[in-house]
Amino acid sequence: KTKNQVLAFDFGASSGRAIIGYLEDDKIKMEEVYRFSNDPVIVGKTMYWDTLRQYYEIKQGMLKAKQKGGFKSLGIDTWGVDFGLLDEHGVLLENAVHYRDDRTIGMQEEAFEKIPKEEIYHLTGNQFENFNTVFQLYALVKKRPWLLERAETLLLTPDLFNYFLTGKKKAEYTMATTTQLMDAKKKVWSEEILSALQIPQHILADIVPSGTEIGEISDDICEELGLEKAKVVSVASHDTQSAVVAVPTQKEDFLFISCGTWSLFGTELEEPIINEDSLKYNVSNEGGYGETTTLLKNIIGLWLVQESRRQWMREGVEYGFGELEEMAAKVKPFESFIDPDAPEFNSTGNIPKRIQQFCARTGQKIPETVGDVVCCINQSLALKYRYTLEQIEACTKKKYPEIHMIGGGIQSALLCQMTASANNKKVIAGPIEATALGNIAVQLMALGEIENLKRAREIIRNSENTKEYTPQNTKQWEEAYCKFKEIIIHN
Ligand code: ADP
Ligand code: LRH
Repeated sequence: KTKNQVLAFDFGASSGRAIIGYLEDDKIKMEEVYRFSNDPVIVGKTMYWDTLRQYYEIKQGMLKAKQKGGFKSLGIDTWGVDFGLLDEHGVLLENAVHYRDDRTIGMQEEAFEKIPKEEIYHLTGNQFENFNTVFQLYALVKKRPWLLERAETLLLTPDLFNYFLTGKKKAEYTMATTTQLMDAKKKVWSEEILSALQIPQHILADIVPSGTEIGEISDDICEELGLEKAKVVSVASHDTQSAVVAVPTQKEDFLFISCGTWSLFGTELEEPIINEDSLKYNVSNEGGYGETTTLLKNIIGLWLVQESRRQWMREGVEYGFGELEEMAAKVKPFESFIDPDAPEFNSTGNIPKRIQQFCARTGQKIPETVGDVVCCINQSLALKYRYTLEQIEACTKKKYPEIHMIGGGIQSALLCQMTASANNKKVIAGPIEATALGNIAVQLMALGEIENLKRAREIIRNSENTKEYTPQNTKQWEEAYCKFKEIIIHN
């Protein structure tokens, strides 16, 4: 029997990759055929995604996959919340704006004057973040209404590329749940929120479940690239949800941290949890594959290391991620802590300096060397995970024996070890390419090669090696956690 190869495009905020996958001997075999950087472009005061370049990279990836035996279907996942606007001819009106752009600053407060915060939360169950699609759109309503008047369709990033490839305009479910515009219970666009904020409802596309075959790559593109016809599957197109598909467990209740540019810490549920506690802790209910819900918290993640590395590069020194980790492992730990999610760390710029300023302001030792800064970031992330763990456990009223860490960030053994120690729980790390694996698994389910989600996770567990970390120095970490809580509460 010839194997059915599928092609996954996984766009992270830092890089994108094209990975071929197929099922063999009860394992998913993968081969990365293409990797590219995904750099935002600042023009004037606006931070854009390079949308057409990203589409170009998809074409490059398809060409590479063709050289490796081709593919029956293709699926795209990306970061959440961002979108492109199309006119009545289906032409992109402007490049997608990056979620780190500051057009949304102050928009939450203005929106809450039109519809109370509590009401938005009770409808959507989403964590409040400036960058949520709802506040990006409200920024347009307030600042550039003509753009919305010109728009006929809004498509979130993976849906936009699916449209470029097939001509079909759909809104995939997991991605739709990142907008804070979807009614979490009814699973439709929320008329209440849209009308309160004067966001035109007609621009939103029909919501389709993850795993829907939305069409085929168009004849023009097949001709341009010399490709065979292939299906386009709307996978769990929010990258976080593709990663959750790939958690290598058979348990119903599990904890995961998807570690990349962001750290997404959560658990899978059958139904959303939307109550006073979840609102107080600002925890998100986001849609997962098969209409599951993931209760999770967005934590700023390894963005802090990435952006510090860029700063050091601007200062003339280029470090590899492995090198940074080695330097961090050598310095004295527990010297200083930051709240990684403090607003000043969100935007691009001199993160090491902002970390030093945070430490000075909170009366702590100032991290001086590169190793000090990276150590401070990693230990603060591990402690923020602990803080988040307590919030998740308070919402679900459950305790969990272990944490699955998945994604590119687990290449940092230091972070995995610190996470085990800070949370006093075993960490099971792997797979690194969880997102691409989840993307591939959903395509294989759509092609009928894998029966269901549980079976997909079993196959993924067979396919990938994991590494375990057990807690160490728990007394010191307990003390560090008390200090950390003081700092973040009083900051
Ligand atoms: P994205 O969310 O952009 O897809 P990835 O999942 O690819 O991100 O993870 C990238 C991050 O993984 C980097 O920012 C870096 O912090 C970490 N990382 C990658 N390689 C290593 C390494 N060799 N050692 C330590 N950390 C690493
Ligand atoms: C992670 C992620 C996360 C948020 C952010 C904008 O890549 O998708 O879940 O939505 O990007």
